[in-house]
Amino acid sequence: MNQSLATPVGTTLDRFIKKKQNDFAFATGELSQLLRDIALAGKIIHREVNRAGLLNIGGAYGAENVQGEEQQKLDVIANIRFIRALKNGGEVCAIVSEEDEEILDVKNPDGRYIVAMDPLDGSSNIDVNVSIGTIFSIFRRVSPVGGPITEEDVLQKGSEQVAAGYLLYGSSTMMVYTTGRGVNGFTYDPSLGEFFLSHPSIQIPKDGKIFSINEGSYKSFEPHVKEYIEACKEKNFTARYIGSLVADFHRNLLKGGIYIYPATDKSPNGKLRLNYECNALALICEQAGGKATDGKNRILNIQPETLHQRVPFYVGSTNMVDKAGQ
Ligand code: AHM
Ligand code: MG
Repeated sequence: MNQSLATPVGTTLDRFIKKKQNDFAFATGELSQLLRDIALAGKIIHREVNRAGLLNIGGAYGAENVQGEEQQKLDVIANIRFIRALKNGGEVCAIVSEEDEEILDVKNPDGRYIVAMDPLDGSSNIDVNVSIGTIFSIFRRVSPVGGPITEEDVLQKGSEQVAAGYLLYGSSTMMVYTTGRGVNGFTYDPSLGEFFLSHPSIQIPKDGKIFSINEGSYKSFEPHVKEYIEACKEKNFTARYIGSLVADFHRNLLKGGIYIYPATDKSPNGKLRLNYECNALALICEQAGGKATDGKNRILNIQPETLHQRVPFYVGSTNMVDKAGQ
């Protein structure tokens, strides 16, 4: 094989994080370490996801496998792996996860960061071998270091995120993240166990031709959403809906498009969660030059009231999000 095709190009994620850390005066390296912890957890999930069909971990949680071990669904495994990596890393004092009803106090009162995460989004797609993802938001704690975790620590507006990103377990595994200075994407080379910078300074086109929405609930969409869908069809736009948020978002980020999960009869506040799904993707999208709203308001300005709060989500190319909103 041509050597230039076989050898990954670009800097490694580790080097990139280190280089960027030097851009911040007074940086302590804790955020950098936390990003590395997340990347490590991502590698572990990559391994599990790629073996899912072999390991009989797509099945129901609660059963036992032949070794008598508890058989776990992959989203539960991902949650455990991430929590372990974050705990061991030592930078985090609390975790909010889609998989856990309550705030997880990791008993590290000196940690300065809070992570909100969906460890494995789109997990209904696992059994049919469709792309899935991990979404994460990182906040600095607002309560004094050393003391107990407060509600203010975990219910911060998205605009307070110090970093956010996702891992996409697709045809390749990628990690895309921002620390508020643009968006960069890294592709995982499993043979080397490294992420390499493959998508530097990602910019989403201002306009696009892809719309992503589950039209099965069309009847219960608000009139402005129906009108927008009709307008997309009028213009012969492309309809693409994987049903896996990270994968749908990632495609639209690179190609230009809009993802909408609006209010429906079944989910009057939308389906997606503000704290660990929408905020992270909203920050990434804005940092790439796009937009994210609940149909009216900027996602990043919404004050969360509960951990698992849902919100309608319109995200993608700025002109499309403007047209689709109320
Ligand atoms: P999950 O967090 O339970 O996996 O649900 C979130 C997923 C998103 O990945 C996806 O965009 C959406 O739910 C699909 O929902 P629907 O099947 O209602 O279109
Ligand atoms: Mg989810």
